[in-house]
Amino acid sequence: MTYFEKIEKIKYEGPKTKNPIAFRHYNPEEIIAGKSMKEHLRFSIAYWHTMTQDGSDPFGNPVNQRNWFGETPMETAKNRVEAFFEICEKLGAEYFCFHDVDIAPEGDSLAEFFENLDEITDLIKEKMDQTGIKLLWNTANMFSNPRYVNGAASTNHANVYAFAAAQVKKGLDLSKKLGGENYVFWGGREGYETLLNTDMGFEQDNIARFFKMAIAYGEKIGHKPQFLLEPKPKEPSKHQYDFDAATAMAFIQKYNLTGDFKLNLEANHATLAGHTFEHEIAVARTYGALGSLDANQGDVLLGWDTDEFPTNIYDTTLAMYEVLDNGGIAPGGINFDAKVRRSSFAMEDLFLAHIAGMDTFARGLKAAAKLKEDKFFEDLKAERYSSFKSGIGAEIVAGKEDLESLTNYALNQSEVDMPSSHIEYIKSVLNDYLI
Ligand code: XLS
Ligand code: NI
Ligand code: NI
Repeated sequence: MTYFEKIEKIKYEGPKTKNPIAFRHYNPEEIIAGKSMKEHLRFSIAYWHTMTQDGSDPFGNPVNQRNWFGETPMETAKNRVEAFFEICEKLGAEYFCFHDVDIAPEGDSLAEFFENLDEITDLIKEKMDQTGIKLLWNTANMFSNPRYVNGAASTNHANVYAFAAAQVKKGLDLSKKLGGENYVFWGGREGYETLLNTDMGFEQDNIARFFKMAIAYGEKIGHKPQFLLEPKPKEPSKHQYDFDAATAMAFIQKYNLTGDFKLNLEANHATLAGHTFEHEIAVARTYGALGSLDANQGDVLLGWDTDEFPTNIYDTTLAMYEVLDNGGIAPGGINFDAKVRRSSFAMEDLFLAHIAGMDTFARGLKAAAKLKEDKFFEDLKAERYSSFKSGIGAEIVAGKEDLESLTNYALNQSEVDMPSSHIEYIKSVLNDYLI
């Protein structure tokens, strides 16, 4: 059975090709800075945006044309597995990600949901064995079901907390069954509406208790994926506890989760928090906590999580520069947490959009590798901080100075001779690397 009859395996045809269903920049086996492009990029396809997103928005009905609907929700779920692996294989994406609710219907009870998950993951496992496609991460959707109206691990109701725990236990069982390399927590409703009825400290303590239970359960079943926390400042909650990378790191450190948790950074979440994607990646990298990336982009004119496919080479270059500085992203990857625009409703748009995203990251990788090879930023930074390499600067770094000794030093100096940063020049040279 094939769902995309007219589409063959996507090939690299180079920048001059006129074939829209071909890579123009992503050449999986091409070696860049000592590794193949596919090893650098570790592309992953998101089950939710690809298989279950229907193109509806708060003002409009579903528009996406999809050919995998069956007679029952379970039949549809099974068809989706077939279609999904066809997409991953044809795109040459070696990883995928899912929420529990993306792959199987919830049915009428938690027990029925779990049975459905077992049946569908049997099928997914078969497909994984056949194709060699691997699970980058899975997660539990603890935000759609009405019970999570006030959060999951940060809920005010202990029974809801228990349901959330059951979903995560199941999620870890499935992660073990499918050999998941990471496990994600994105706290969509782990936040609050108003402090008037919220005990923030208590809710955060409960989230930490929840994470410790997940770590303990992983140890118990002998399966330890890299746990990842995915920051986002708002949406759906007004205030989300994992606002950005720095806030998430403060939480991780406060509750002694440093050895078990890293971060999954998403481009559109960064911009919603008032940061650039590369800022968030740099924060994580600086803390030794860069886990994985959710690739997408926002719209500067819209203040919500539009989850567009990444097409901005400037952003992907600076993101990939950080990844190279980190020595790579594994066991994380680059997961397209991105959806086709509402007007891109055709089946083939799923391919066109992923090709656009993969090509954009490929270009970013190539430009970033060249920047590194030429030591462009490196030399710039070395020069900029050169006063700390010798004399008083070197003494400061070595911890040999104090406020008194520095006061004596400063009193004997005439004014500081600060060189200009020439920012515009730097940006114009960066442009030469991009195009
Ligand atoms: C939503 C998040 C979500 C996570 C996984 O904004 O990006 O898709 O990646 O729950
Ligand atoms: Ni995400
Ligand atoms: Ni998002």
